[in-house]
Amino acid sequence: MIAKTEEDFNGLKEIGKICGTIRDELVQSTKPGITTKALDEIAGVMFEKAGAESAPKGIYDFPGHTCISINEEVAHGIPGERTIQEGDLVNIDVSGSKNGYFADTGISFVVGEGEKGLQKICDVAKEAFDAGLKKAKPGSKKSGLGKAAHNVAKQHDLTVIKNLTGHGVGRSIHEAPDHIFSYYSPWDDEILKDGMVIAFEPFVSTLEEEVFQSDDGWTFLTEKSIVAQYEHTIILTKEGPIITTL
Ligand code: M2C
Ligand code: CO
Ligand code: CO
Repeated sequence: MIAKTEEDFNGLKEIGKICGTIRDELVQSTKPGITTKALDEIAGVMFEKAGAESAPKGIYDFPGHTCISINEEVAHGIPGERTIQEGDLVNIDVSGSKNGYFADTGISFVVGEGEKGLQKICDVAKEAFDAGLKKAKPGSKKSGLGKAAHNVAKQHDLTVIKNLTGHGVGRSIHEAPDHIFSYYSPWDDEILKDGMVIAFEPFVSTLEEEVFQSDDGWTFLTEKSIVAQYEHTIILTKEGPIITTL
């Protein structure tokens, strides 16, 4: 969407804050021994108390309030009986709506003491996001975000997942612009607009550049890579980006 009115900005900020708060609460609650279903139930209660609705559930009939992915799972992990272990690489992705406005945010992190290399990939995902954010200006090319993100990954001898992309957001969870790549796509000549609302979500990978879907019909996997994501919802303005999900 293109945010224009004060109502748009307030509505986007309200759901952004709700999703960001749920994300942070789930990260804090992620301890060895807890199941992903128990984490997801915390999110369900928080959405309800906030008068908001989970976007995966509401829009796609996803079997969970949030997507929780562990280790070999890259994204769209279904909350269930799987128990979190010390050292796991966990991704929590929270998206929701209230009063017709949407937000989307995600983070990868290591539970307790993990391998040093895992934390580095999470840090690079954030660095890739930050590099893209610097290019997120009305009047600039949309392709600049992915170019910057991929460059960061390459500087660390890592790469990005190319078949998962960021997207427009605001009046639905996934809307125009359909793809905000995490690498440089020379065919992408779209220009970012004032008020445009996007979710930028680079997935940084140790090896492979594509995910495939598991037999459960949801979870995205790689063969043998370690992958970390970092995602926020951003309103692009001439005065600078507004991250609604901080
Ligand atoms: O847009 C995402 O970040 C998720 C979508 C949840 S709907 C089941 N919030 C995303 C992540 C990975 C792949 C596609 N979309
Ligand atoms: Co997203
Ligand atoms: Co997301």
